[in-house]
Amino acid sequence: MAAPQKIAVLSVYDKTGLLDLAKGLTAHNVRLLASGGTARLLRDASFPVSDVSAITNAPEMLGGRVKTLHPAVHGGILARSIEADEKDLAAHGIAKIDFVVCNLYPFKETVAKVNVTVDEAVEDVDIGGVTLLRAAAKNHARVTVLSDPGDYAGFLKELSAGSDSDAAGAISKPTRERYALKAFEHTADYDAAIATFFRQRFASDAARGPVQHLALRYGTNPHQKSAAAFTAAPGAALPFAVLNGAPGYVNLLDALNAWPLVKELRAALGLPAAASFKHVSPAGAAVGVPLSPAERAVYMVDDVAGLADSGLAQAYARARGADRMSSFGDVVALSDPVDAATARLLAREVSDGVVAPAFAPDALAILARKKAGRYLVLRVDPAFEPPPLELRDVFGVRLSQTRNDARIAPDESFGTVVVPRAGDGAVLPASARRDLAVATIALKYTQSNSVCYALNGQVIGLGAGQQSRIHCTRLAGDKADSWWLRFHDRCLGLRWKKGVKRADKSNAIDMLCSGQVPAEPGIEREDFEANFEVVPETFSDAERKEWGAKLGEVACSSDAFFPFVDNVYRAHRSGVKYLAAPTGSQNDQAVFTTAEKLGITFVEQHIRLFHH
Ligand code: 93A
Repeated sequence: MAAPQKIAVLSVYDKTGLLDLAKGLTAHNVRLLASGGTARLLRDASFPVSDVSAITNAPEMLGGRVKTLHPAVHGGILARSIEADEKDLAAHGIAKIDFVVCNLYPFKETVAKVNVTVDEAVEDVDIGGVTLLRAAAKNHARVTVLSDPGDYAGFLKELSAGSDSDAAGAISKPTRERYALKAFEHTADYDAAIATFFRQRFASDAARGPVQHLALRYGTNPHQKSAAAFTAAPGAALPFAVLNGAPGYVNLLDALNAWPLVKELRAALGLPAAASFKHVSPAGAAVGVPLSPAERAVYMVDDVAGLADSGLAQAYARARGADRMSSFGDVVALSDPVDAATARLLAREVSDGVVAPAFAPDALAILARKKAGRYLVLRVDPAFEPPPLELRDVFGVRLSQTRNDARIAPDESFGTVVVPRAGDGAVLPASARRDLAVATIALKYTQSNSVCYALNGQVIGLGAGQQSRIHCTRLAGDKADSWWLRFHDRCLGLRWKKGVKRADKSNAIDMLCSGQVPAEPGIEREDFEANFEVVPETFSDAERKEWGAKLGEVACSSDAFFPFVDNVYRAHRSGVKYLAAPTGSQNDQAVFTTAEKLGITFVEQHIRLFHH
């Protein structure tokens, strides 16, 4: 008995290449069935084609909303070559369909139009086409599905070669599988576009319920026009609410890194925590260790009412005070409900925004007045746990990984003391474990490579985003040195001219402490001197050395191993007494020995913490 004539169902919005395909199919004696517009085009080109209604005995209806949705079509596609299915087909007079050619209504193009309405978008939500594609892809064991006109030529070539002995016909199994995958991807992409559109329309307004989509003014740069934040999990609300202002893309990158940092610091150390972020790395991070009078002066918080009673305000004073240059225009994360003292502190700094689990009404009122009412205030859901898998696109390639859920804890993460060797009394004091935890948790949210110095429960120097580890160690060490010099009597006693702004004071102090004041007269030096009632002497090398020698007990952590001993020497010059890093370098032994010689306690911190 001759094999039954093969059948193709064609229903395409994009009719590119359709006639060539029809020519090839007809040449192979394939019967063509097509939906309205597709059939018309084929008929006009004189191809033998039947309307789908020839097998459904039902006309297209509802203005085209129902064209191919019928058991005669889907039974014909989904039937397997098994007895039970054959029986069902025979009972209902349905013929098997071998090829499905379909592409979908142009939903993406429609919703890209300016001022598109929901009604217009709804009309381009394809139902029957998606069903054709999914059914055919599901039954790829027997059926070939073409969803991309770019595949027609290859398909016809294979059809002509007809070499496959597979019972499914001339198209080989690998080809059918590849086409099936493409069809699944086509419908997945299509559904994602539909969900994105309706998320914008139905779930971007707090008045309508949980917000799942937030339009952003632009992306990383103003010319990156189309920018938005939306939730990764279906139906989930964004884990934060915008209480004031409008976040930008970089603001959110900062806030979504800074928040978990303070949450983890809080959990690890049991103290209120703060982080001051810029360009997706911390400029400072700290827990609420009470401030000494000198610290209050250096951090410019002497006159803030209620500071001494607020652990959170003290944490922020430390986070903000560590590197006032880098913190200029920061996004701040606070671990605890924000009180008025902390809000007062935030209000007088140049800052872009804050994220915290709650705000006292008087604190929110203070913050809402900042930046002429544009200060960004985000209330984060403290219970929110992100999904374990992270996705991101880079240059059109999707990367996925499990989230870095490594837990850093002062009592667990720093137990492996390498030098001095056990028995030499090598026990880390609680303050060292606290400071190593602060440094290490900060690194977990710092662009790599990174090295962090910490003291008194706060970051005092952080080197981020350097390709060479020694450059991190130097950068962080130089910052720690500058930080320490700010406690020198000369800096504490600076006599400012009236009216010099806080930011200008910070710049001048930074020039003085980092040795940037030009030795020769000139306009740069004049600008520097214009800040002062009494111009301070610059620091000589001998003075720096003498003062530097008074800095000790510093903890230092690295996000990966130290490849050379130069890092240990450099850390030692900035008062480092405790050094934590993963091991695994060829030079591990030399690193340990050098640390031991310099009186540094080296702790193996077992988890590499790159962050990008
Ligand atoms: O409105 S639909 O979802 N209802 C259907 O039953 C149906 N079947 C196929 N749209 C349907 N299609 C789509 O029609 C196809 O996905 C294709 O994009 C388009 C082809 O229509 P025509 O052949 O009339 O040009």
